[in-house]
Order: sequence, then C-alpha cells, then structure tokens
Amino acid sequence: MEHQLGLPVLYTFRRCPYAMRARLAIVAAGLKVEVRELVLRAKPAHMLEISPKGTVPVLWLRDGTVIDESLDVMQWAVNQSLPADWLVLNAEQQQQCDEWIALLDGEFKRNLDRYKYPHRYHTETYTCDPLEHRAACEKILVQWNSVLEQQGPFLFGSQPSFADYAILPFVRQFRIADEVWFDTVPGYAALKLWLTAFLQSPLLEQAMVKFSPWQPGDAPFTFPG
Ligand SMILES: N[C@@H](CCC(=O)N[C@@H](CS)C(=O)NCC(=O)O)C(=O)O
Repeated sequence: MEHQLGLPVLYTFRRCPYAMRARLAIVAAGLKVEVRELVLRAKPAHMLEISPKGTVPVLWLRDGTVIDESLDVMQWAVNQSLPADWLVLNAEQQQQCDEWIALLDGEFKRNLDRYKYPHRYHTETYTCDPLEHRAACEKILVQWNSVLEQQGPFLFGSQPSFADYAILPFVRQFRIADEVWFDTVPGYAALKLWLTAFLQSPLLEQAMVKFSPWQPGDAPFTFPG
C-alpha cells in the first residue's frame, strides 16, 4: 500500500462527527489529502492494519505515522497551517477549550447516543428513556448557549477556533435526532444562530462532499476535491 498521490491518506466516514471535525480542520487549513471513504461494517484491511482499534478518522502520513484520534488529526492540520480566520487561543482559552471538548466527548456524546438510539441501550431490566438523555445534553447546550449569548457569534468571540469546529458536528447531530423539536423549542437563540451559520457555511459544504466507498485498486481521490 502506498501514498499514490504523494499526499497523506485519510480514512473517513462522511456522517461520523469525529471524522467530520477532522475534515473541517483539513479544509480550513487549506491542506489536501487522499480520501478513502469507508463503510463502517466493512473497514478496509489496510486501515485495520495501521489502526487496529478500527475507528475513523485515521490519517496515514507519508512517513508512515498514523494519527487515529480525531482531535489529533485536527491538531496536526492546525500545526501544518493555522487557518487564517481561526483564533489563536491563549492559555486560559486553551484550558477552557480542553474542558469543553472533554465535556463534549464524554458526557454529551454519551447522552447523545442514548437520545438518538435508545433501543441500543435497552436491557431486560432497563428501558432507556431518550428524553432523559436529551435533557442531560440540554444541560450542556444551555452552557454553550449562554457563552455564545455573552460573547458570540463563536465560542471565543468574533473568530472561530478549534473549539467551535471540534464541537459543532456533535451539536448538528443533536439537532438531527429530532429536527422539528430542536427548531421549535424555545430558547437557544444564540446556539441556533451558531449552528445555522455552520450548517450554511462553505466550509461544511466542502467537508461534506460525497465520495463512493473506497476499495483497494480504486483510482485515488483528493480531498477537498
Ligand atoms: N475517539 C475517537 C472516536 C472515533 C469514533 O468512535 N468513530 C466512530 C464513527 S462516528 C467509529 O469509527 N466507530 C467504529 C464502528 O462503528 O465500527 C476519535 O475521536 O477519533
């Protein structure tokens, strides 16, 4: 297996919010990679060989380095070239950013999964109530809404940052779980503006371009196209 285009190879799954945050950073940084879209139930052997844990995104650099955590792929992209409009976080902001991302990848994601797919969590003795988990997500969203109300339109003010693009794909998923409810529930004005701007952004459009699932021997595709 080789880097046919002389570019890093990104194994990705279009709808995965972790892969999405990685692609957002790659696009924002103005980088190019060879993209290998996959189907989660049939992961390519090469991907599993370089990253046996079997999650996307996986970035395979030309020197053989494997980066298989989404936040590390984001950080790699930003280290190559900080996106022109992204805010450079000071130490205090960086600490806040890390706390928010830990909350998102931990408690928020745990409850989001149970809100979206309650049937996966039912057991003989336990019925998973999606609304209980939606309420738990809301407790976190309320915090981000109030930050955005005070200092929006982005989490750290007038410029987007690592924090916004690490978090937004998951807020998008939260909305998708019940769009009618989300769009009509009172409150969350600042959060809704933040999400809507993201949903309408050329950045997201580029990050969400569709690719057919890759198989060994296929012609390589560049991302962004
Ligand atoms: N901590 C990992 C989590 C990535 C992750 O869980 N991705 C999901 C897709 S959204 C996945 O690949 N799951 C494996 C599977 O469903 O087989 C990261 O941040 O990259």
